[in-house]
Amino acid sequence: MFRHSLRAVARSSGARLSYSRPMIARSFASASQPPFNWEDPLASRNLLTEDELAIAETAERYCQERLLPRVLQAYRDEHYDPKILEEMGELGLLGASIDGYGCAGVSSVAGGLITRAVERVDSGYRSGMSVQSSLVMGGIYEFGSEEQKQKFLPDMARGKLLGAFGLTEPNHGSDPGSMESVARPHPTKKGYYSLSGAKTWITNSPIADVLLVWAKLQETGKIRGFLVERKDCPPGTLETPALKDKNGLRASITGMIQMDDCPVPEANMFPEIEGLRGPFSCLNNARYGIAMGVMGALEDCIARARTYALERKQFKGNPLARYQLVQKKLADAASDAAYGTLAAIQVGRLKDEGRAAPEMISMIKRQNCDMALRNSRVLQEIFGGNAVSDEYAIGRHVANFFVTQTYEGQSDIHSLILGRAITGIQAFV
Ligand code: TGC
Ligand code: FAD
Repeated sequence: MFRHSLRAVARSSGARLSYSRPMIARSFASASQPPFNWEDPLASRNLLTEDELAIAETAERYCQERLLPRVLQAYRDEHYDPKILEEMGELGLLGASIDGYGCAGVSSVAGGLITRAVERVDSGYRSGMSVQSSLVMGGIYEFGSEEQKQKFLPDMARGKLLGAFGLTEPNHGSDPGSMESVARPHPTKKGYYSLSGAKTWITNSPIADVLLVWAKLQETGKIRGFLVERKDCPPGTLETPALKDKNGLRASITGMIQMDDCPVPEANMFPEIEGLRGPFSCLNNARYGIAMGVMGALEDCIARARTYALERKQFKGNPLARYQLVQKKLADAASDAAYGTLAAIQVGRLKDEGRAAPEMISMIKRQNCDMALRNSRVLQEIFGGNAVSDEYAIGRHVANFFVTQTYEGQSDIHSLILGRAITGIQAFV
């Protein structure tokens, strides 16, 4: 049904979005040569199915028409409007690659095209969606009991129930295996666990209704996943204070999860999965979404820098775009965006065939986030002093890219994951 509604919205929308209008440069080769499209230099669209193109168009239209007009003020005010998730839910964009439970059941590539559309506007908006879709809904879908799936997924797909994913702790970020959060049998409530500990830098935590918290079961010392429902937590057992005054990702909301003997029914624990394979499996999906997502934000930087370079004139009335150093910056960024997009599509296809090794996802997460950060910083130079004004958006993307390079496994941690796979030698400790 949602799959159909994604298509229906796409078809009823009429004209193409301005972002995707092909801007074809005059070819300097013979007239028989295919033209070059700077917005899709390696023709990645050719690799997409009709359904995927329609889904991408639906998502791009929503993001450009509904999210883009809000982002500047939201970023200034460090404000996240939870209604955004409801709007996304109405379009079937949440948990889109999940089959059933009110979800659209689209391909991994289509899911990536949705994150790319959202992140083209702002990484913070993609973050709120990734946590809801990949980390929490994805976790429940993969590891939850049938009762847990029925209870949470349909409302989460509609954006009526909001989720957060608590893995990182104040003393354990890159090394979550050392976490201190603990679940003990509840001393007075039969059939309940008692959770204690703290999680930090948690996207959506202040607004979440259900928090997927990873904690060590005291009896076994093994990490387990718990679905903590805010409405059922007695006062003083669960606090989720916001972490304010961020200098990146300001259009998203981030906070802590503080648990003090918080009672959670045994029925809310994931039944079988134990150890880090649980949270890392959820992260495979989210890291894939980021790899495709940051390409959208980098493409936005390229489009804005190109427009600026064509309009801004210096030295005898020449547009900045006339100068070789400026052209090189655009060429570097467009090349990295095109390569990154192709790599993400390839890994998405392998993922759907069950042939994507987690290290492939580490590779595209690391490479695409690093390239987005590096290129956006260079493109920022094209704007000169105007880059300092938030109206030009480029500074916002640069600040966001620092975060995308850091969360879901900092870039150097992914280097170590790849280094381990290449050499067979573990270099974390
Ligand atoms: P290690 O020995 O490597 O693995 C432990 C167990 O986990 C399994 N595993 C995976 N399973 C599925 N997918 C993956 N990608 C997996 N990676 C590992 C592994 O097979 C093993 O299973 P088992 O059954 O044998 O126990 O564990 P380690 O402790 O040595 O970990 C090493 C390291 C550094 C790779 C890992 O700790 C790591 O990836 N650290 C990065 C931490 C991280 O990514 N945190 C993310 C927090 S969530 C977040 O940032 C959300 S932001 C969202 C937003 O706002 O968009
Ligand atoms: P540390 O682990 O202290 O690392 C600091 C630096 O040291 C990094 O550069 C790292 O690469 C390097 N380093 C660490 N160990 C090694 C080593 N062995 N060898 C070489 N270098 C090393 N987490 C969640 O669980 N859920 C969320 O929803 C979530 N959302 C977030 C939102 C935002 C805005 C931010 C900023 C973070 C979020 N995080 C979330 C946390 C994020 O995943 C962590 O910040 C990240 O995993 C890094 O952990 P850390 O900050 O503790 O850094």
